[in-house]
Formats: sequence, structure tokens, C-alpha cells
Amino acid sequence: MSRLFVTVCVAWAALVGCGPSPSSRLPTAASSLAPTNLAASAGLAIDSACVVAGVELCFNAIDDNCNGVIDEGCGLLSGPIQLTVAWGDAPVDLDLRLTVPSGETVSDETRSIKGFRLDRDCPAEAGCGEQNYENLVATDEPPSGHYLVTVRLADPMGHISPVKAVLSARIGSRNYRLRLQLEKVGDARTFSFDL
Ligand SMILES: [Ca+2]
Ligand SMILES: [Ca+2]
Repeated sequence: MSRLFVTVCVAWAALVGCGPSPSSRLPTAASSLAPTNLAASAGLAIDSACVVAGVELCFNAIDDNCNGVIDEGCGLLSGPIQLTVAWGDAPVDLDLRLTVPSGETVSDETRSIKGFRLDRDCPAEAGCGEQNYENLVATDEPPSGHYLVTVRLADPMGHISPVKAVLSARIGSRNYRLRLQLEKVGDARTFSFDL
């Protein structure tokens, strides 16, 4: 992650506050979403506790200020569901994908389906600008059913040590955080829930 950008965000927050921008406020209806049957890959903890770490930092996929919104004020899209994965400064290609109740999957191959959108793909054609994160949102009220989130190491791009990533999932007003470690091409971890 660009230290310069984080520094700028912190400095900006000190001046004007880092509260939710209009586009990152939770829609009223979203707060009633109540996910059930939360599950993750073996050995992965689903952490729902939030410990205030200070002002919101950009692109770390952590709700640093515990206001319920991930990386607000950083230009990321938000919605009734927001999934964000960040992997620090490791120059690798991680893929975030979501399979929705209809069976369709949002990914770097199909970035937009009805009601869902991969807001940011990294590396995209233009690169990541040293901000290694992907962001995927529901753009409408999400349907009931089963949701499967997958984070996959698509290409280590020469990076040889394990890649540490944070996956945050905000579902309505609830936040969940998973800390992942991926080691080789094709390694994947999953998180699933029902609405
Ligand atoms: Ca926040
Ligand atoms: Ca953050």
C-alpha cells in the first residue's frame, strides 16, 4: 500500500474528518439484513469484533474507526453488501469473487450482474497504483439465499513468501473480518452466508 496515500488520507481526515461520504452511508433498508449460517474455510476465524484503531485508513479493508463502514472516504463504492480484500504491498494478483443465490458469479471476468458489481479489480489493465485491494458491492437490495465469497491467489507474480490478506464483509450493519494466508497459485479461501 502506498504509505504516501495513507498519510494523505490521515492528514485529510484530521482536517475534515473521515466520516462516510454520501455514497458510503448505509441504505436504511440494508441495516435490517441479518446473515445466518456464516461459514469459512477450515481454520479461518470469522471475527465480528471491532476495536477502534483511530481514523479510517484507506485500502486496508478494515473498519478502523468502527463506524460500520469499510474504508469510507476513500472512493470505494458501498452498498447493502460490501466485500473488500486488501493485501498490503505484496505485488501479486488476488481475485475476489461472489456467487449469488441465482448461481451467477461476479468476478474479474464478469464484473457486473444484476444488483452486484466488482467495483475494483487489481491488477486491472492500468495496474493497482500500489493500492492492492478489490471491492465488490451489492448495488440493490440483495435477494434471499446462499452467498459464497472466494478469494483466490491467481498469480504470485514472482512473490515467493505467503501472501497475507484481509477480507472484510459488511452485510447490512454487520461487519466480519477474516485474515487469510495464500501460498501458491490457485490457493483459495471461502466465506459463505445466507440471507
Ligand atoms: Ca469505517
Ligand atoms: Ca480502513
